[in-house]
Amino acid sequence: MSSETLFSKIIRREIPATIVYEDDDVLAFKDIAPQAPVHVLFIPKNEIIPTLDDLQPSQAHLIGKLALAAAEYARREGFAQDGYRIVMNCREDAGQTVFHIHMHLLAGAPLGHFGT
Ligand code: DGP
Repeated sequence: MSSETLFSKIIRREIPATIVYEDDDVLAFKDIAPQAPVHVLFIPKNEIIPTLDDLQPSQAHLIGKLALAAAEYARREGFAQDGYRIVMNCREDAGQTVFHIHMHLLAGAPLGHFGT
């Protein structure tokens, strides 16, 4: 399943974003409405998957690539030892607003626990 999203425009540099990491498969950029001192979104560049629930077994490696890119970024930026949080929101009850699968990286301060 593939459809145009706001993040597709960021991938194509049609709308501005602060890009902090890129490789062949992954693009990462600062969230426009940060929820922590560090808030970066990691997205697959070459496939649009609307939600985690749409992920196919053949695409499972993409989630690993997002996670590895986030971990590499955390080490590079020097906060890996202090810690960080990875979040993926799936659909409305989780607050998903952009239907192009993405991994949030939150860091830079002690993070509260969360839930309802
Ligand atoms: P989610 O709620 O999981 O779908 O997260 C989507 C995130 O995308 C949300 O934290 C805000 C961010 N976002 C929305 N529009 C833009 C944009 O135009 N630029 C950037 N950098 N981030 C955006």
